Amino acid sequence: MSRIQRNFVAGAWWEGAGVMENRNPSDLDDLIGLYAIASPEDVADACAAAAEAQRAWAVAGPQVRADLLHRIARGIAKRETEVATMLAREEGKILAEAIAETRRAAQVFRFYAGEALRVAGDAIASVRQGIDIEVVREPLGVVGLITPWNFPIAIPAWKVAPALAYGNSVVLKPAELTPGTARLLARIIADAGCPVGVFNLVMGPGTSVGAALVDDPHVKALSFTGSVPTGRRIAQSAAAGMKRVQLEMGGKNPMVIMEDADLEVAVSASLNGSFFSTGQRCTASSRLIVHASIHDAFVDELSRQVAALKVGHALAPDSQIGPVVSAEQLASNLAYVDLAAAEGCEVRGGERLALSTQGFFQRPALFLGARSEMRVCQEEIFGPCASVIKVSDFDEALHVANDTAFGLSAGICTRSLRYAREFRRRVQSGMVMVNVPTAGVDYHVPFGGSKGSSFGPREQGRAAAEFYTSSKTSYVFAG
Ligand code: UN1
Repeated sequence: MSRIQRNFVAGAWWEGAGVMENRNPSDLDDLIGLYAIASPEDVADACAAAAEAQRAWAVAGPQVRADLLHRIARGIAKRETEVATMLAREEGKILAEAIAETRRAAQVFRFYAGEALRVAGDAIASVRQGIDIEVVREPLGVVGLITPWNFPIAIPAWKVAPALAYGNSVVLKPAELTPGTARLLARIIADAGCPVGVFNLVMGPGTSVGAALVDDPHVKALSFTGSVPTGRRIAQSAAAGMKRVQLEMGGKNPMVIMEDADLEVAVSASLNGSFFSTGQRCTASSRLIVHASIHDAFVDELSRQVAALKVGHALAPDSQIGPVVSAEQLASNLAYVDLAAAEGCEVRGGERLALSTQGFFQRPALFLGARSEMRVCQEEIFGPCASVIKVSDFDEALHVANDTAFGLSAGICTRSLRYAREFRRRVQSGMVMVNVPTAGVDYHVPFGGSKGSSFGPREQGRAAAEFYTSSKTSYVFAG
């Protein structure tokens, strides 16, 4: 326990300038470990090492890059139980979800191992006689990756894998609350034989470590997933340094339940979308927009199933909902529960639970009788809380769905092709779900939102090449 888990810089494990505790939100008596906080000099050294290493990595060739990514995928798969247990222990996701997330991370590395072999360009005829044009993709250089606590292995994977596949080197700054999973990933990447300096891990607070990474002159691009205020600050600093930036921020995702929905499908999609992973997903359904004619039947059945959810220790096999991640997040969630009542909602659930271990347990909450203009329907809560807004027809449902500053994921439950088609065309979001939860996405297709949710090119799938490469156009005259 006394061993301090270290940062990974220039191919070696570094002590750092301070230490932070990592505690289990299911059981505060469980000290997971002590993690080294990188100093600003460590960050500078990591970025310099990454810049140096990137020159060789850029020309290493697709087979070398594909092979490394495959070895990382195999490393994750081999250590699946260890990674998933760490994830559940430090983040509070139940073990089944943690295992699924760990598998997804391995799949992401496998997908980009394939993509490394398919980096393609264009050959285009010139408008001038005798000239050939070729457009190729080139790596950017050093990319800084700043990842959140809520998907501590999947999000690092879907940023690190394309960064490496396309020939960049990486400095990863994981969330302060979940350094353990990221440190295991660093260990796996090191064991996979990643060339020195191509991947670096710097742990610690955003205010010091994150800021040093964002401002480092070696860093050519920044990919961030997290809160809107932090995203805005990063965008401003990135603009000052002329860096490319990709931001994935909040959501206030609507799930529309139309009168012709299959009730079972609608309840199950809402239960999953709103409450699984303790509602701590930027794709969570936090606004259930329900047609008046199905409203009461839907609310009765959903309330019954929400009340039956087993909240408990993330590692207990019968738990369905783990704890909230931290004391601050729990306090914020509870304040929103009070606010919902103050704004006039009928609140079902939402109270703090005292269980046999000391943890941040909260009963999932439904805010009934909500109206779109309420703060609980406008602000991202990021906890197990969903508002239910009653509407009288499709147009009103669509209007309410779009009545938000965010636009990440939007869902509709219906058996009507017409509703589904209209919704897909007119909803303002980067992802649309028909009869499936707003959260829980595939790993090989674009991910991202519109409006205040996202900024910059899409993540994941082949779309990631837009962010992680730059194009070069050559004109050749053979003479
Ligand atoms: C998912 O819903 O499967 O932070 C992924 C988040 C998102 C990822 C959601 N960036 O919740």
